[in-house]
Amino acid sequence: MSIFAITKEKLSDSVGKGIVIKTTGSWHTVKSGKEQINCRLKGTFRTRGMKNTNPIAVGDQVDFEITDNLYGAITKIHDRRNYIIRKAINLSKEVQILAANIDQAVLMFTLDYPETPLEFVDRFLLSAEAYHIECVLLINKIDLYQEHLQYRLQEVHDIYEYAGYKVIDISVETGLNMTRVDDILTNKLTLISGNSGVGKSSLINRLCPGLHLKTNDISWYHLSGKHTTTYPEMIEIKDQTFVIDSPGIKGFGLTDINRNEIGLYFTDIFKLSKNCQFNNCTHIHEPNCAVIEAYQKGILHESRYRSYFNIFNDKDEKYRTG
Ligand SMILES: Nc1nc2c(ncn2[C@@H]2O[C@H](COP(=O)(O)OP(=O)(O)OP(=O)(O)O)[C@@H](O)[C@H]2O)c(=O)[nH]1
Ligand SMILES: [Mg+2]
Ligand SMILES: [Zn+2]
Repeated sequence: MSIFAITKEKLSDSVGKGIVIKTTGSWHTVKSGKEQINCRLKGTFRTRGMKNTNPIAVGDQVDFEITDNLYGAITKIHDRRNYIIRKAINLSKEVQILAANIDQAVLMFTLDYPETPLEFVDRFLLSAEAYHIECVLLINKIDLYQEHLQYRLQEVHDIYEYAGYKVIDISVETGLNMTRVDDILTNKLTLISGNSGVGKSSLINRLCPGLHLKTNDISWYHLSGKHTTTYPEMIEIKDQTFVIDSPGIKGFGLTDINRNEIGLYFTDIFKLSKNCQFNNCTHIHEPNCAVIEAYQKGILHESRYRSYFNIFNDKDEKYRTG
């Protein structure tokens, strides 16, 4: 079914339904049939009572009124089928909805140029699980990895394949595995997420020749991206296939997840926990904990256990009630 199927339902000359394809602060581009209307928000909207930087997300289904010939006002955000949200790690602690009503998320990361910390990957995956969004991992810039990173690459594959995820090595530069990526995206709406500089916009350009999304060299001094993409945007890369290019994210603060739920959303830890002695085992200090045993035997990789441990004990996340 086309995600735009219900969009063209003109209620009157001045009212319409559409889907948000771009958000730039206070302006939102709404696609309604073949038209695109620049809209502002009418009134205030809240997501489950949270203070968020922007209550509207790309992928939202909305109603709007035409306020004059050129602009619209969003009057209603329809219930979301799903969404993925993160908390800014700066002082503001505001939450940001990355995208709504998506079929899946692709997390792109790199082992170097820039290096993505695996705890970032784990936080993203935990959030995606909590919001029931399937996630595929793409490890980009394979063409740049020297021998010492080959071992690391295999290790990272093992970690995430053990946790049940699909992991694909790619090089946007050389075109390695682009067909596999294309297959995964076909007929879906996919959020493409990841740190700045990992190659999200480059990937979309590669998959959709003729598109010229802005890309930028990473800073070779800091070995980090330059935050080139500044607003999330939905793009139709081929018939019925949509992706959301998004700005690089720095940290992934969790929100709205209780402490006792963390173990449910670490897919590998959840599977192992069935053999813990206690039903409510936190896998931190209990005796006969199958998770700690698996970690000690090297079955559960240290980096996954460390992420779990850090998130469980993260003082910045004490807003959780559990
Ligand atoms: N060597 C190599 N460079 C790549 C590859 N993919 C992307 N790049 C380069 O990495 C740099 C960053 O790419 P972008 O596409 O701008 O990264 P981005 O993830 O969109 O970054 P933000 O918009 O800042 O979040 C560019 O100079 C790309 O040419 C790759 O597979 N190999
Ligand atoms: Mg970009
Ligand atoms: Zn346990």
